[in-house]
Order: sequence, then C-alpha cells, then structure tokens
Amino acid sequence: MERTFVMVKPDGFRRGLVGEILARFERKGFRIVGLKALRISKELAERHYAEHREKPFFPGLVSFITSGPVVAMVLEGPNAIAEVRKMMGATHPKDALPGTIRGDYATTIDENVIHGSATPEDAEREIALFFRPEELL
Ligand code: IDP
Repeated sequence: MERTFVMVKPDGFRRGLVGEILARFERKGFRIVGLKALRISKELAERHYAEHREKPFFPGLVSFITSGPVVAMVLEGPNAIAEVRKMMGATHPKDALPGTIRGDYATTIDENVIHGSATPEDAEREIALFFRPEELL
C-alpha cells in the first residue's frame, strides 16, 4: 500500500472537472484518505514547488496555482504514486496520450489540470504540506 498526493489545479476546478477526475481514481480502486478544497497561499505554493524556484516559469506557476481554488487529496492503493502519474499522463499535454487526464482535458503545459507526487519522498513531503495527520483517514 502506498499513499500519494494529488491536486486538481485551478484550471480543473474552474472548468468543473473535479467530479470527473475523482470518479476516475475511485473507479480505478484507489481509496480517498484525505480530501479538501482550498485556496493556496503564495507561501504554500512556493514551498510546494520549491524544486522549480530557479526556473523561468516559476513566477507564472506560483501565480497560476494561487489564482483560484484547488482540490487537494491523498489517495491510497498499490503503487499509487506511479499509477496516478500514469493516469495523469505526461507533463506537457501534447505528449499525454488520449485516455489520460491531461491527454483528455488539457492543451497547454502551464494549465495542465492536475498535479500528482513524482516520488515517495515528494508524496510524504506534499501530504504533510497540505494535510494535518488528523485530517487523514
Ligand atoms: P509534473 O507536474 O508532471 O510533476 P514538473 O516538471 O514537476 O511536472 O512541473 C511542475 C509543473 O510546472 C507542471 O505541471 C507545469 O504546470 C509547470 N511547468 C513545468 N514545466 C513548465 C514549462 O516549461 N513552462 C510552464 N510551466 C511548466
């Protein structure tokens, strides 16, 4: 069993894709162990995306991710980290296959609908950033 952190980004929330995305993960068989809607602060955005701090797209990324509500969740299941990444599709929607979330719902890299942890270390760090232990089942 593994846990991963997933977030429907502001574009996904604004476009009403939360239910569709949650349904895919539920049908796949993942257990939702944490779920909340929130507006991300600039500080939280900068901590969440700390690895990209030096990249040219960082300011745009922070401004986008704080531009509206998001839905944050923790999903649990066998190989959850890799399986969720597979269901999300490639970072750039032009490389994401049809049938994946980004392949089906996104067209540009700066508004690519969903985030999912890349590694077990990222998952642990991101879950702790967004959820207190008592908020998880
Ligand atoms: P991931 O979201 O698939 O893990 P990362 O490389 O960790 O991809 O990048 C984090 C997020 O930063 C991406 O989902 C995307 O929204 C944004 N991003 C990455 N590269 C670029 C870029 O070259 N231009 C604009 N945004 C980017």
